[in-house]
Amino acid sequence: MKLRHYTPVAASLLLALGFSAQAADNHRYIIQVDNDKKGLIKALSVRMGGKIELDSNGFIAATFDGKSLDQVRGLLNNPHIKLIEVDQRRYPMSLYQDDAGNPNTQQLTPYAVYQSQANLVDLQLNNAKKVCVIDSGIARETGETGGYNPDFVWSRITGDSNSGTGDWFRDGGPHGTHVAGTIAAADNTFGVIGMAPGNPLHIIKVFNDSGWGYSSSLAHAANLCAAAGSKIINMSLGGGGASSTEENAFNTFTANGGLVLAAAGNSGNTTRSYPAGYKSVMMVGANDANNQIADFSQHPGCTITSGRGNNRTTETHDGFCVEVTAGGVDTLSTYPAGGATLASLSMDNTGFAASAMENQGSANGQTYYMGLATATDAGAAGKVCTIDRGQISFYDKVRNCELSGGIGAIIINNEPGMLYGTLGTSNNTSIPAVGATYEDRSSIIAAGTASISVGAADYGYMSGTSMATPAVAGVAALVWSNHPQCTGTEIREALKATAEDAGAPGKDVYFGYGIVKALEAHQYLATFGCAGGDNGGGDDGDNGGGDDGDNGGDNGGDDGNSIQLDAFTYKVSGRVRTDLSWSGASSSQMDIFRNNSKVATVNNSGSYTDVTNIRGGGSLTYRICEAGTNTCSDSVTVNY
Ligand SMILES: [Ca+2]
Ligand SMILES: [Ca+2]
Repeated sequence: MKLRHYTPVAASLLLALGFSAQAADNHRYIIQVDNDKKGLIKALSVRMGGKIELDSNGFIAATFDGKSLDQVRGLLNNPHIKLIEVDQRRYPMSLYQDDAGNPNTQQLTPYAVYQSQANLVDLQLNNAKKVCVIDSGIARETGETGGYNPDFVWSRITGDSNSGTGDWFRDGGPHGTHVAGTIAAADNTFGVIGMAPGNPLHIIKVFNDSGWGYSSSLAHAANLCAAAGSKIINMSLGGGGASSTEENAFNTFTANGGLVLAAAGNSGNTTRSYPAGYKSVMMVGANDANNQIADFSQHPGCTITSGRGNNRTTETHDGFCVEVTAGGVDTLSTYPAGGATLASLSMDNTGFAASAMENQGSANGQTYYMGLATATDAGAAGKVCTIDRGQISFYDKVRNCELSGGIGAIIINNEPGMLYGTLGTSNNTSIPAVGATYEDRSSIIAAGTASISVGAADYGYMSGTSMATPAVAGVAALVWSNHPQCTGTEIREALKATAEDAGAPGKDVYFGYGIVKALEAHQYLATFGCAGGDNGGGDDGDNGGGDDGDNGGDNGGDDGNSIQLDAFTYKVSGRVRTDLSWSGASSSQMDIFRNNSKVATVNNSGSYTDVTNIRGGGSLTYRICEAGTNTCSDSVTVNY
């Protein structure tokens, strides 16, 4: 079963989510009919006021404006019709989803981890690069929002307190704890998992929820990060106006082999935020679970003009604009303990997405479907009510459930997505109530038992480029630990070269090079080395490492080799793809090698498309082998 999460609960951003009052009535119907009688039935449908929408094998679909299913069945009373049913609406699902469930009792992987392939690469702790998080502190002891969050490897976390902001190990608002969790939340049995789980962190507290640090504070913080041995700096913060003191500090950190990342900003406009806008700092934008740009993600141009008249100069540089993105819409991460409100919902012991409506507590029991719950219903006594949205207020629905003896309420949306709502200021109900998605409606109504809870939690959701930035910082730490000899700038270039293009084809101001991909970056560095394949990052390129015609050695000793390989290379959005096809292999799995590096192990289906992020011109050499053996095809070199 596909489980989705659409924005639940609590947390920060100003994502105005508008809801139209009611889903429009659906008057489109499917009519099943044998093909040889279809003409007859189409004519009848049109005569009865229908509009034919689709003519297919064994059925047609037609719209009858304003007519109910029963009315249409009456109109089309014909023995050749096998069945008439509502043509149900189907909606696109998100490409990536959070695991569903309760993070207090099980570990949930946030969608951005899957989206950026962080689950496909192992952190090499022995070579881990410490990430310095300049933010609002982290919840190791009781702070402004809550207390100790258990989902960190605390022995690997150090910090500095900044004068005026207090202890680094107490939260000055949940922001810093949330950011740190996205980078490095521990891989254990509960909570969430970070991009680089358990990676060492250094925490510098420069602001509280209500306040801002100064650029001088950031410059000083960069020096403290370096002094603590950090190689990556994460700044989920920003503001207007450049400062040379601040810029110099980040230039120095980068020149010494480090990598600095900062948030593009959440105003949804073309304003360039700093420190993200400095050349030496990698600017990060936010995308959602569907590979779409977040509507709040700032997108400045890549060209800066300065001076006047004859002194006027323009400069274009990747570093002036968004370079990459990662998931930053409805990001689930760590909170100071008890600082978030979270709902959980499971039906027949399977987790579903839910939003917290009101009334903390939990309820477990059999379900009872109350329809719109416009009146009390004795059938709900002792049960969890499942209720459709519409007609009366959420409060009245929950109240009718409670007055019927119901122990909890699940209100299901009547249009795509999650239902968010509250029970109003005069709420005097007490049973826990949660919202659920329209997409899960049929599963929820069909389920026999339900378990719901609404309560204070150590995990919650936030949205912003502040959430995308630590996602990229964590991916950088993860990849870098596998290639510890590289510089921060080389890691930055590898992330750009292997990002998945999104939005408008090619580099654009919203996504930069696209959505970061940990496995792609790891393989790219494994293939090309730290210097990269020079096709990435907007370089033109000769082909450096990739094209050295490395056929030698593969071909000998393959007497009796019957595996025949063909390769055809082309480009999609400027990136190289190669269609491989083969015959003569007998094992069930095949290893695919590109330039002598294994890029995939696939079923022996006879074909595979190698999707790369390589651009420019050059050549690639492919070979396939029966998995885990030296029974291979000859090498085939293709030019692109
Ligand atoms: Ca965890
Ligand atoms: Ca693009």
